[in-house]
Amino acid sequence: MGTSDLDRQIEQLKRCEPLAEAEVKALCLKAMEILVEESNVQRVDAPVTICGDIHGQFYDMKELFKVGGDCPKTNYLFLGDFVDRGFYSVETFLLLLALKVRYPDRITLIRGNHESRQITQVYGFYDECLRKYGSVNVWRYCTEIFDYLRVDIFLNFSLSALIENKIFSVHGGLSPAITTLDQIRVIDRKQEVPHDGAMCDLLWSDPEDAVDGWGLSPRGAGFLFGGNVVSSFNHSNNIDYICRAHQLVMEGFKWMFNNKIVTVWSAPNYCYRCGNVAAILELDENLNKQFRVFEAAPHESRGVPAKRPAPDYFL
Ligand SMILES: [Mn+2]
Repeated sequence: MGTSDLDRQIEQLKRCEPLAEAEVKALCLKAMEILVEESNVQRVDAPVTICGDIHGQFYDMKELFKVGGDCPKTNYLFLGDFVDRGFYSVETFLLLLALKVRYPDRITLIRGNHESRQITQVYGFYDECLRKYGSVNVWRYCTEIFDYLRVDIFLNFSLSALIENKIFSVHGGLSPAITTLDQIRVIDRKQEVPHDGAMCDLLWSDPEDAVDGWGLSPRGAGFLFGGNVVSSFNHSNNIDYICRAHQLVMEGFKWMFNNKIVTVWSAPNYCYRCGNVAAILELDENLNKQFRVFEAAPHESRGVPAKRPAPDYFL
């Protein structure tokens, strides 16, 4: 697959037109070669712009790129949850994957709890693949070791990133099983997200003001963790703060625990009904912070009437 093919596919995906199944397979194979080489704590250089959950809200992600600049002019780190909930998981995910293959050093994608075989069967990506392709092959390329080609994109995503050794980035949060970054580095990540343990917690946990130490999570996976846990983790690992996603924040971003952890949420008007704004966090080469807040794309730019459950051009 040459650069010109890729550039054409990126342009097609930017118009929200999915790729043919054979193209998806080739793209996934290429992406795998890149992702498999990445560390569980992937090193990222500044400047970089950090983005939280997208959840298949393709036209809102286009707003994100309008505000943040196009890749590769802007370097990006996406904190997972690319798929499910929104109407365009296929196009959203494939565009990010195509950008990764085209500009591997300019965009980092780490795994969220929705990049999972089980979760995507419940929350939309599986059904969307079936509706748009008439088969679940595309979903299979993402979620399982599929035939002898061993395509399984989700299982190859890194679990976290470390920006300039100072900002630890992860989808969910911390784990009682982890005190050092080296403990993350040795996790065997090439598996479905487990129901408990370190890998599960990184993708599922949430910070919580009312908790001292660790608490049970209402999500049924991961933990709630308090400010003392964050202070101690940041100190032990010599990091300034943690940047994570995973929780809807009405204002787009939220600092907690004396600026030791920040939540960045990048799906405006989440599920097309929550009424929230979204944010991305721009870090310059000196790690100076600038939050950019943005709203959902106007309905008339979405190509489908607001109340339709799904686009009908494939039916
Ligand atoms: Mn999540």
